[in-house]
Amino acid sequence: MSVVGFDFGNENCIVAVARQRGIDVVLNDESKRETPAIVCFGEKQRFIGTAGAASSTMNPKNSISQIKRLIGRQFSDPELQMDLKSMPFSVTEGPDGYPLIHARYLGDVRTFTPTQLLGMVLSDLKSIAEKNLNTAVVDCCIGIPVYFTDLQRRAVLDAATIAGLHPLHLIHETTATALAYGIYKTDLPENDQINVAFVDIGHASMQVCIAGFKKGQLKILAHSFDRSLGGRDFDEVLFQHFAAKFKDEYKIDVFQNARACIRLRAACEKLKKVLSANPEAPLNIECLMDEKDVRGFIKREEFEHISAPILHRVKRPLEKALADAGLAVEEVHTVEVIGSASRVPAMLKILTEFFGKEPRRTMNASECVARGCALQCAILSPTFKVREFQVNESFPFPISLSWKGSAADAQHGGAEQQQLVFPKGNPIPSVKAVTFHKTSTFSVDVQYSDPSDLQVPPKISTYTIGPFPTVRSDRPKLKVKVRLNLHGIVSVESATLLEEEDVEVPVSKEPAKEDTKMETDEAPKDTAGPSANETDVNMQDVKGTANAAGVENGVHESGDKHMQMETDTKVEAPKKKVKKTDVPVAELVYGAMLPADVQKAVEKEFEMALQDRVMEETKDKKNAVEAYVYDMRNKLSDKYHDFVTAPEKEEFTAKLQETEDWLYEDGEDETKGVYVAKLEELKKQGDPIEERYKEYAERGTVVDQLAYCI
Ligand code: ATP
Ligand code: MG
Ligand code: K
Repeated sequence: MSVVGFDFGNENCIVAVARQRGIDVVLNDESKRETPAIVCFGEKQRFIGTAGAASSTMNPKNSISQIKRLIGRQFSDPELQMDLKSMPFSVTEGPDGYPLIHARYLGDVRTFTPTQLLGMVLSDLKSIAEKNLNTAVVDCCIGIPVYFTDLQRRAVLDAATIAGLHPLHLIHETTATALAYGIYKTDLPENDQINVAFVDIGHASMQVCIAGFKKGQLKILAHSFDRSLGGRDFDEVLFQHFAAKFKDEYKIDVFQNARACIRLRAACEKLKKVLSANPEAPLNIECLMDEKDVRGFIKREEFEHISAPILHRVKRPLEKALADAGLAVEEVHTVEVIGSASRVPAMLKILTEFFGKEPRRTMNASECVARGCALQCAILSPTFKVREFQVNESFPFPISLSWKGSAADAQHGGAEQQQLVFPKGNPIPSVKAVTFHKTSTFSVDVQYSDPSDLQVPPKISTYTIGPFPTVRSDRPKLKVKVRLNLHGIVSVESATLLEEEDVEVPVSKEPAKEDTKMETDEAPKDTAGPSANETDVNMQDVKGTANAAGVENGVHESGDKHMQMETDTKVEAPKKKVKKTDVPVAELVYGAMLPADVQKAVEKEFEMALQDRVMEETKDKKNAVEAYVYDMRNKLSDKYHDFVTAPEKEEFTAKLQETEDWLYEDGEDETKGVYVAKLEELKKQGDPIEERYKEYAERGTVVDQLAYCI
């Protein structure tokens, strides 16, 4: 079993693996620790990661980046619309309302979904891990931003499936960081709690998390974020600044020229990095546009001045995190900054001012997420023994169930009923049971209770529960289990009809009417309130509430306790027997891929990966022919000189020259098989010469040895 952690960033990805001696960040093919999240489509193959970044300036329209911004978002999403303005590739709205990316690939313009693209990035990361571990990688942990919606989380899982990965745990990036921070700490107090704030400023977003540490455990106290505040925003500010300046000074409008835009943006990013270490920095670009070279210059002060609107927004998530954690600023013991954009000095100034202490950088700012993910994977893996350390995660969004009121409520138009199931800060994972008094098919929606935080449509999914079996008792309960899983994805897991039956007189009552539920709903008084739970022993564990329509809800804290409650129910009412019948549950998740479509995407990815491999092998074979030509030509006039006759050498040299010419002309773009045949053809002539030389050389050593023996 592989133990691997992936941090897929909007800009950079990191792969960490667990080895017996600890967690290592592994190098990619280009010996880099960071791998760009880019897929570049070519005429013959794709280039992903570092290779993709290398091709991207040549081929910007077909180089897809910022995939993390695109995934699991509707095309109409205002943030996505903002992002699209600076993306050099074409994105349109698909028939389902989600974005489709257009790129020229294998001679045609094709469309891809963001999920497919993330699948490509993950499969590149997977192969980096595999090359380092020398084994197949399937099980892994993947870091995700805390603000990822239910749909975005599902999209990451689908992308992982497309890449042939099986995530054991999608873990919040800041929580992974907190884990990497706490697990090696040997001085954590037994009883007191040390509160640490983690602030991650990445490429496109900012996340804050406050965690309380004790010996052997961490508890997430609060998460907060700004989804659109990251390093790229500083680039944009500089870009706008210099674009305006150059329009003035050089009379060029970079907005009219896509390539000039890309080059100026890249230069501004470099400039920003220089300003992190220097009080001022120059900007020079040769031949930016209209054959004009441009020169610019900016001081850090001015950079900070023009960045004020961005810097201004940093405080809000910090305040929110403190408020949600219920902490005064003095109660935050340590502040750790991570994410590469935190290197902007003005950021540190704001953090220092806010917390009243200087933030620390004891974590490796770019690698800690991947390390935390690998650690989490190791904890979950049976093959690794990891120091006992418990992570108590907290879910950032309140989630409700909602359903149409029953017929009893008809005069109010079957009003919408809502029940909060997972409040903000609910532990992850968690299972809760909601009890309904319904006996015919109905549907419930899972939705965000407070969608304003996310700016997405509130509805996540709809579950249709039914058909029901014939109901025999007069007050049946339907227990609906709702799960918030380890990835932070919510689903209705099962529905069970509970009917109390008299043991002595089994089922001899009049047959239940179709609208039993109506009667139940109509008579809420005796089922409402705590009395509704009279058959439950663990009253303290059951938060029984009744809403206006008289629907009773027993909400339970955790899966295990819930299971226990069912057992207890039987113990408490010895005269009654509870008959349980499973009621079918059908799921519809808005915007999610259907399993059949995931399967199709898996096959497509397989085909594209095969094409990439064939092209890589073709390149290798072509290189082998070229290398043979050069090598043999050198040896013919050197090592092999005495082992060829003059006409033989002349003929072979001509043949080599002919091959070299062919490689640059007709043979430039041949199939793998042609290069293999070509090499064999050459070897037919070259091998006998090589043989003769080898025979001589070996004889030579034998002679030497003999001489030595004598
Ligand atoms: P995200 O976490 O938002 O998905 P990511 O993990 O890819 O993105 P990071 O690698 O943490 O992002 O940060 C990338 C950003 O950091 C880029 O905007 C980059 O320009 C910026 N950055 C890198 N080095 C420096 C530096 N020395 N000074 C200022 N900014 C920097
Ligand atoms: Mg990041
Ligand atoms: K383990």
